[in-house]
Amino acid sequence: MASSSTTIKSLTAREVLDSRGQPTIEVDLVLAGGGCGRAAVPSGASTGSHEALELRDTKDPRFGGKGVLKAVANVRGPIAKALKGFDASKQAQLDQRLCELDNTPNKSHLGANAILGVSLAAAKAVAKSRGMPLYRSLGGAPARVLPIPLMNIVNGGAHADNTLDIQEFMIMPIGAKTFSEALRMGAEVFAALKKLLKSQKQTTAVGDEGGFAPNLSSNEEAIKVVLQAIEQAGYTPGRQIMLALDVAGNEWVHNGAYRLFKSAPEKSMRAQELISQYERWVSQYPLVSIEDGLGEDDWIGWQQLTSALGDRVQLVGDDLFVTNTERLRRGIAQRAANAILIKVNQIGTLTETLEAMETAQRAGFGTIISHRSGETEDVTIAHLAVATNAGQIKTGSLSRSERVAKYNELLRIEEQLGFRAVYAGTMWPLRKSQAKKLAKA
Ligand code: 2PG
Ligand code: MG
Repeated sequence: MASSSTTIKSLTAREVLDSRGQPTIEVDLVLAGGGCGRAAVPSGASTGSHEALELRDTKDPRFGGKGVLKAVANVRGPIAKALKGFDASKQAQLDQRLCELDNTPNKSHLGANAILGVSLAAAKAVAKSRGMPLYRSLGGAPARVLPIPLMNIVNGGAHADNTLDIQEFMIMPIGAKTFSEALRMGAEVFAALKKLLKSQKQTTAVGDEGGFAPNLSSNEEAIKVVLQAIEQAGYTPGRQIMLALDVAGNEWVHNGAYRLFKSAPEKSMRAQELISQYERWVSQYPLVSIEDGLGEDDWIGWQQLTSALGDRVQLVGDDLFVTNTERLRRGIAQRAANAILIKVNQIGTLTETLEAMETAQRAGFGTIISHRSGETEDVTIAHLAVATNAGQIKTGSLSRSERVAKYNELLRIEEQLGFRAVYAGTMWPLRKSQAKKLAKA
């Protein structure tokens, strides 16, 4: 193979810790021309069963069976051997090579964590060798939309030890002119919420994604408290700041029905009851986005939910789609959901991630680039959001450095883009209008 500056010279991996103190894999990749890329892989808690496999050393007592030494060995051994001399600038071919080497439908042989680490490290090394930031290297000149942040300021569900069944209560500062202004608005609401919770003698300890984890009397109470905090910060809910939820409804599935698994586990509910509740909330509150309102395999329920609310709000498939283009295509064809959450480690390569994004954007689906509840200081998703003009990013609250790191990187990107930067909030409501606005600009 002819050697160029983007030929892979060396590849290694190590075990590092994520934000929950659990091990995860970090990959270093060096190119012949000196460019190097480092990527650390995130990890979920409320994972969908259709996600690609995260390889862990389940039989080894180290870290309670959560070690990733096998995945590390796979990078240092078979993957490094297969990729040495490969041109990393051919990302699609490189990712295909990784998939072939794994040769399973869910990356269970080498581990999606091992594969993703290599895939992302390669993209970052190539960007370095081009002397470009990653968003530019991936997205070229059109990459200039700063995403609306969906900021998770109240944590519940599987992400916190409190009474709330809904996993994420988020705010979307759509009324800002720039990303940095949106970030400030979010931080001001977060501070107001802390004061408010303190005055109610609630705990201000935070959950896995940096949002407060109070023991409120109901899920709806959490919505009301967030609305109050928005007002106390000096903003008008429904005008400058909207609400979004991640129900993580898959965690509610039990014996073919749904239940409030923390607050009322004995009471079972049908999909229709949940849909009616969402309809009531949408008419009562400035709620514009509901993620995983139902379970990952409840396609009929999702169709009903979409026909009931799809023309009014964003219905986001996370565990439903798991960033998998095949599942997304089914959702598009069956009119189940109208937006997708994009998580690189659900599918395991950058190429497949971009393919899911493209399929969604072509179908007019909303796209949200997302972190996992277990994160590191790696800021790749901030770049991906801009590279793909995704329009939205979900990367936690306004505390915990692994969350704030992504926001801070977006500040730097906005500054770098200068007058070319467009904040997606100014294009609200998104989807069709986003495409139109960008085409005109
Ligand atoms: C989600 C994610 C991220 P986890 O459900 O959307 O917020 O959580 O990484 O635990 O799957
Ligand atoms: Mg989710």
